[in-house]
Amino acid sequence: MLEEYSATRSAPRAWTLSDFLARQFPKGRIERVLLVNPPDGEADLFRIETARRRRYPNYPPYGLAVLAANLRRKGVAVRIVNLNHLVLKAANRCTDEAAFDFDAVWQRELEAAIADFAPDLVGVTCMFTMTHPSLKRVCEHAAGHDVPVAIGGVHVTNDVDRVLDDIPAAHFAFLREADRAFGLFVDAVAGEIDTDRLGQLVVNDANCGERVRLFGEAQPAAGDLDILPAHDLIAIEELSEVGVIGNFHGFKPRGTRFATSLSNRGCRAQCTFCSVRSFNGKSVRQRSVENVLDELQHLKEVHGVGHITWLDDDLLKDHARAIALFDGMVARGLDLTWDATNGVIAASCTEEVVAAMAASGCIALNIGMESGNPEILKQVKKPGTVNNFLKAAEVLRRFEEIHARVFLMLGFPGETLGQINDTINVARAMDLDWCGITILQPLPNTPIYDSMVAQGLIEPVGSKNTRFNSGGYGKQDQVDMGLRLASQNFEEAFRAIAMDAVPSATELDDIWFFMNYHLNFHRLFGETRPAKIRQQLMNLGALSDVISPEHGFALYFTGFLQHRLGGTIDPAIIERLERRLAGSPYWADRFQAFGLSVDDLKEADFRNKEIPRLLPGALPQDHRQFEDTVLAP
Ligand code: B12
Ligand code: SF4
Repeated sequence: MLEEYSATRSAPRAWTLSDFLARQFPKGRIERVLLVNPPDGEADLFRIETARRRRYPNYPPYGLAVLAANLRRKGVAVRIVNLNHLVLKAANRCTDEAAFDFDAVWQRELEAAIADFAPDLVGVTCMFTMTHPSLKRVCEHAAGHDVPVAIGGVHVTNDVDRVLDDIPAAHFAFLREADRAFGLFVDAVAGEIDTDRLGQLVVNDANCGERVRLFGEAQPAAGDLDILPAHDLIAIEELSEVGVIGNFHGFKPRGTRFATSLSNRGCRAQCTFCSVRSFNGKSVRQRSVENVLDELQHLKEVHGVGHITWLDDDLLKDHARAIALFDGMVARGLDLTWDATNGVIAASCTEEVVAAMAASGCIALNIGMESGNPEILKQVKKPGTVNNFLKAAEVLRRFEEIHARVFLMLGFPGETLGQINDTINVARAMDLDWCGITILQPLPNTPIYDSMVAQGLIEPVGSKNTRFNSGGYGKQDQVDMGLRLASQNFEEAFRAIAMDAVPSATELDDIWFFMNYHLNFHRLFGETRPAKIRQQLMNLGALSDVISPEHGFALYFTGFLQHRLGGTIDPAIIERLERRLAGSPYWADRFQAFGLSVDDLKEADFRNKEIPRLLPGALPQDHRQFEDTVLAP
């Protein structure tokens, strides 16, 4: 079905899709496609010293590798140019930091690829709203070489009209999963199928103000997913040398090759702050276990990969299948380690599933919890109850080899301090290894975004104005830069806010900081298990060396845990901390507020560091009445 839905027409009505395709592809065929992964951000936000610490994410452009494999099946020649990786690689190799020119690097690489490969079409991906400015610049640069440009990915899908309004250089926008839709397009250009068969596509002829949307459905079915992505096109060997993949890079020796894999698509849940359901559709479509295992084996044997980060949104949806996959890894002797950075659903963390995970090489995972307050959980449709979280934690605590973290979120509409207090108390009762705490950032094409815009709580995101502010460097960077200098101690910060009050944005920042300290760092005074102490030392090492250089708490607790594990503290750690405190009023202030001192390390005296009670109250009393919100595994 074809529908015209936007036309500020300056051209006569003679416009037809077939004519437009014929103009864009004068050969009447698409034989060569160049797929492009733009840099993750823009020049003014890029810091070369951060890149040289290998801190920026450098994920394989997995979606492009999947598209490439599908196109190759049709005999199309494909090349992938990963500009994000090429910028990081150049930054790591450059000998004159001051002269490093971010834009010149990616523009040179893109131009060289277009000149050398002579594509019939350039396809650019964009996953994040925050990457919009980078997508725009890459599209404009490519279109300047007189080649048609197609775009696709989550961000393009979520906001297609505004994206195309802002990027007239893009001729085609593919929506949602394009494994089949892109192939159909290639067939239509070649005249092998009628254009009526096209779907999930918006065609944009900015020259004459025509834009048409093809509403046909071309979502790949489960069987379409059994394909090995074109890993040969994405330089897997180089990626983790110059950037990070997943949350747990610090847990593997330097030099370990990381890669990603996607074993199924979609998620059983429909959390209101997440766009997975609107992008991937309802529930989960699975690749066959054998096909996934073939991919892992290929990554290991051909590309020397040692660690996998799953891209799945709901890796454990089907327990029997998940166990078959993990058992298959053992049966094939893959000897890989893996993590679930994206998070797994707590209700699926049963003893049987977690045992299979541990046996197949799982070293770390995140559990999506977000809130410990039953009403908030129900309001945001989180697939879990307080009981699920506590039970999952009980299981995970038995598998000490798995470093288990919890995702928490603050700042839901109308969320009171009392409700945040429930989150804190449930997280403490779970007693897992770390909490990743974020403040809600409503993003387009999610129910929470639509309702907050409708209630006037937020302005619609202007794609044009969005900044890359939540990626690589994250929140601790803002802290390091001194953007949050509240000096109250924990109790005072909260005393000022009534339990039934909704904290302001500034108060949320304070709450974030104090939760981060107490749930993550201070808790370590109570850690006695050697396996966990070793994991935490790797975790803190990554924090103070890669993520947030010379992070005061990370250095202090490294010293503390070294002492607890081996009875001594590396003098270099004490020196680094001393230097940090002397040179940073910010950290000196924080240490005073939390009763920490470098002398504790020098004297190896950690008495009186008992774990404080965070806020009054225990687990939310009424959580059982909300048990019906749990989703079947
Ligand atoms: C893995 C992942 C990450 C990884 C990075 C992945 C990467 N760079 O490759 C990490 C951990 C770094 C990450 C970080 C974040 N993420 Co994330 N992430 C994902 C996740 C779970 C999977 C993505 C994936 O690999 N999918 C698999 C591949 C096969 O799909 P694909 O790339 O989309 O490609 C397909 C189609 O899009 C299309 N396509 C793609 N490109 C093109 C190009 C052309 C030309 C064509 C024709 C088609 C096409 O065809 C492909 C095959 O079907 C998604 C959820 C999801 N299901 O999409 C969230 C998701 C993308 N992330 C999200 C969010 C919110 C974040 C964070 C902001 C979280 C945070 N608070 O920090 C950060 C942002 C980081 C930043 N740079 O700013 C949101 C994005 C919302 C938005 N509007 O931006 C998502 C959708 C999840 C959600 N909660 O809604 N994320
Ligand atoms: S469980 Fe995770 S992936 Fe699934 S809908 Fe909720 S936030 Fe999205």
